[in-house]
Amino acid sequence: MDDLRDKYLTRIAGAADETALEDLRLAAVGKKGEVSLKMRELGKMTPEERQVAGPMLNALKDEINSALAAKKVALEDAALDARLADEWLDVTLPARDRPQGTIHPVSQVTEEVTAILADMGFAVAEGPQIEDDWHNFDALNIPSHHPARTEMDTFYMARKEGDNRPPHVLRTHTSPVQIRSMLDQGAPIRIICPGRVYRADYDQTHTPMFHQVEGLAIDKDISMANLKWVLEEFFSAFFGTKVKTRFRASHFPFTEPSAEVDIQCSFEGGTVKVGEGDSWLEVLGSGMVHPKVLEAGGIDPAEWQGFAFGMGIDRMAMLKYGIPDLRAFFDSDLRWLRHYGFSALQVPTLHGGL
Ligand code: 2U9
Repeated sequence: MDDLRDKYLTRIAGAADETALEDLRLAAVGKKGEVSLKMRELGKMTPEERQVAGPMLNALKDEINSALAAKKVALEDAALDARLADEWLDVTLPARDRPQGTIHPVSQVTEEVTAILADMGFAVAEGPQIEDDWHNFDALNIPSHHPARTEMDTFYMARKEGDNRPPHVLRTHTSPVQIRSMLDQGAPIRIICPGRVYRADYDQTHTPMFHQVEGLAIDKDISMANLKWVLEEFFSAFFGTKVKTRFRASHFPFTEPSAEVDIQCSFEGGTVKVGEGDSWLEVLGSGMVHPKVLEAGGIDPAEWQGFAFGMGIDRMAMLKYGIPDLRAFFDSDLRWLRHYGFSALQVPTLHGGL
């Protein structure tokens, strides 16, 4: 019996897993196990022998059963420890980097320009990018023979064969939006129209699609003085420093009188700096809305007058953020976008991006 005890207690202690332990249980105390077979032999013994061997065998069976139960718990604990070590997770680690997009300089500058002019009371108006030639040209005092039609390098939409009506165009400026707003709302009016425009031109300073923002203010006694104040206020807010302006007489079909506007800058060290130095940079066209254009917009020029201006958003973005090549704006090069892009969490304000 001592041999049996030693044999099974040693093997139970050394069992590697629950299967080995179950095999040992069957071999020792199972129906045909060694201890069970010994118990069967009790029947053949004399009562005196049985009195001694019976309790000893019962004690041995209990001892082996307890050793099996204790080893089972120990194996379960070890298995749990191994799982905990294996499935370990550090919840304090920083989250994985997720690829983040950036706000394109054109979007950023559009937001900045809109914020500044909205603060002065201009509402934002939008319209279609495919226009009929009346809204894009005629209403703006650009009749069909006018050189501006060809100068604007217009993209024409195809017409079905046999349809001889003038083709639609990709708008060459955002001015048709102002015409639509005038017809819809009437006077007084104070709006800005940011958006995409199209001209068939491509070099270092021109892309076939670019962005403009145009402004229009119509009321009973508006003059060039109001235009000048609005633009000077705008440039100072946009560039974050007082910017001198220079108005030069010019000519546009849709304004009379017309003025091109330059801003003060320096060209030292190969970079343009706005608001300092004694050079000038042309950034904007403007003037008093032509009476014929007011009429086309359904507004009586004998009663109302107004100013209008237009500038290129892409160009303003290049100037403000020192971006050298316009063409890269539309290349979708991720390195360029990461370098010149803005954080999506940066809320545009009057002084935003400065
Ligand atoms: C209406 C009446 C008048 C908008 C104007 C300009 C002058 C102008 C250019 C600036 C740079 C276009 O992007 S650019 O190439 N724009 O010079 N735009 S006055 O005049 C209007 C518009 C709408 C109803």
